[in-house]
Amino acid sequence: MINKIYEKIKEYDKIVIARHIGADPDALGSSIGLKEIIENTFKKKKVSVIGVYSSKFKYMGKLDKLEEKDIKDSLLIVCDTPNLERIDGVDDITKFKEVIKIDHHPEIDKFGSISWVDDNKSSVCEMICDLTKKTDLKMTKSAAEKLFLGIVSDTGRFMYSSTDINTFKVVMELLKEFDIDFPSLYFDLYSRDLDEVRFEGYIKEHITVTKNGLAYIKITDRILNKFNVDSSSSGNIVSSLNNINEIKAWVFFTEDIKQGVIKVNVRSRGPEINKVLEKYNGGGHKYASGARIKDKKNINKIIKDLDLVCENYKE
Ligand SMILES: [Mn+2]
Repeated sequence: MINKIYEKIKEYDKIVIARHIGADPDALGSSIGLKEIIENTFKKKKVSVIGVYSSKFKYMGKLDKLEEKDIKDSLLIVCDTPNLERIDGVDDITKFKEVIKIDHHPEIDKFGSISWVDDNKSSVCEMICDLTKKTDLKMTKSAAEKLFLGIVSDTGRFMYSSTDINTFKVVMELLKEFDIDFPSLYFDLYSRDLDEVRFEGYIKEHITVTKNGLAYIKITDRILNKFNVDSSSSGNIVSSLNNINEIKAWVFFTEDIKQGVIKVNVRSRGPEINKVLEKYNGGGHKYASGARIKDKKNINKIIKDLDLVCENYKE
């Protein structure tokens, strides 16, 4: 599989790399890191990495503007995205000559002439490290830093169960080969505004917990404005409710007026919650999923469904 991917990268002069909407450090690190690795290995290829830019992640590097001429006869590599609907910046994958999928989410849509999907992997960044290590692709320091951040972020600093010996091994090798200044990278990854910290305080104070161990909160646009944060802040905070005795799974419903949707962020420390979100056109990992819903009536349905999953869960 890995060699087939390498051969395709070698074959194409034009390569486009995409990842999921609502980018996170794994999505950005894997796509931008892979671009830098390919360019470092094959000096003449035109590699574009696409998707919506977010200033929050400016330290992860630049994105490219995609022009029609870059698409024609090109290879599309989709990182960290289980379904077609969630690919950022690509509405029709058939415009590309060939497609490769590299992902660690449980598979939703099968696509790509080559599909390397392994939901036991901690992160796609770890997979890109494996791909580079086992082929003639050449790592750069800048790519190593981005891949390191993606791994750290998707594993919750090596805390989640998807972390295994290979995860530590690839990180050890990145640190060994490149002199990575990780305290300063951690500052990029974890620094935040006081407004967001105060907003986190609000959430922790106001979240409702059911007797089955589901915690939920509805965050309106009015509340976001009060704390001077935007709807993406919820996604930054959601992991911080881990390791609370009374809470097995938790969900934030955040109004996003600009996009006309309600963002649903769900986490769990035991019950498998991704199937519930798939019912509402979302999805993700067993213990970390999300969705974007338009109909407010679905809020209470999702709460009910998740509460049932918690009720049926045996610790
Ligand atoms: Mn990921």
